[in-house]
Amino acid sequence: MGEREELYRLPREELLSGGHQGISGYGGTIAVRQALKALGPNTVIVVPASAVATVGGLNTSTAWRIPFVHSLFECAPAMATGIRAALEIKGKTGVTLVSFAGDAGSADIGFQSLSGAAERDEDIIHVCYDDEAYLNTGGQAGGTTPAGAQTVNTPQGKPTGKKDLLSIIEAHGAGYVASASIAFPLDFIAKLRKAKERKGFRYLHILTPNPATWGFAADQTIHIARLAVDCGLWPLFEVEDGGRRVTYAPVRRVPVADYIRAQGRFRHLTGDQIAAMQAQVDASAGGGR
Ligand SMILES: Cc1ncc(C[n+]2csc(CCOP(=O)(O)OP(=O)(O)O)c2C)c(N)n1
Repeated sequence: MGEREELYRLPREELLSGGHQGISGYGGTIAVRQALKALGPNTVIVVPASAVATVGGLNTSTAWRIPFVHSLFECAPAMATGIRAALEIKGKTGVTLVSFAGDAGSADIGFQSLSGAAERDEDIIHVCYDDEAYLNTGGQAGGTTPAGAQTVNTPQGKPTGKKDLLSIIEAHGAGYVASASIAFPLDFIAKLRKAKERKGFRYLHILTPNPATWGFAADQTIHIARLAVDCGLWPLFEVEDGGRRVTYAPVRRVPVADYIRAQGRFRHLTGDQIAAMQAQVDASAGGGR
């Protein structure tokens, strides 16, 4: 089936309704919308303190059309695990349990909970949406912020590199692990559908650019997300039962400089620094994550 036909076959129903509070061009909201097309209405979503936790609205209003649970920052996978156990006791089957956390809620403060759930092979899907900063508290750098990126607390650029959470979860022996991009929705949706059909712990990590903290115009989000893949910095792959497979290989890689120069957070980098990044991408057979 062609890409266009596949797009037409996606459910029209929006499980995150219009009127939500996501800011213009925010990749996290786009990832939620795409994910819910794949997961469907029989899903419980657990979101820890994060930008996406605020998107649905405050107090008495909500844009979520599926059960939404707001967990503490550090424990979304543990809470999803508990809800799965409660559903089992009640004899409710066929419900997809998703913990949907930001990069800090996955790689930093949420890591112990995520690692425990992966190691115990809990029957949940964890999606890490990665905007490479602590957005909800103003855009501070965290473990997945890439080297050189300016943030409010790394004004001269982050001195250390991006934590490779995909490989860390892969090393836990999880049955299904995949990278994804909001610029490749069919790839993301196919991976989530595959994950949904499986049992045990499943992990997806999607790159979700954010205009304000990355420094680009709000209508460029998908373009930036695509450049990250096409320059080789964010390869798309999946790991099923230990076997790694590339799911999209750019016909021709674009220069890393195209991606870097399109973002204000890297504006201070020199040509030599960007050339070093290019050399790193070129040297890594898997695409330079
Ligand atoms: C224990 C604890 N520490 C700090 C906070 C404050 N806090 C709320 S959200 C957040 C950052 C979340 O970052 P991330 O998980 O990357 O999601 P994003 O906001 O970027 O979407 C922080 C530090 C908190 N709620 N709880």
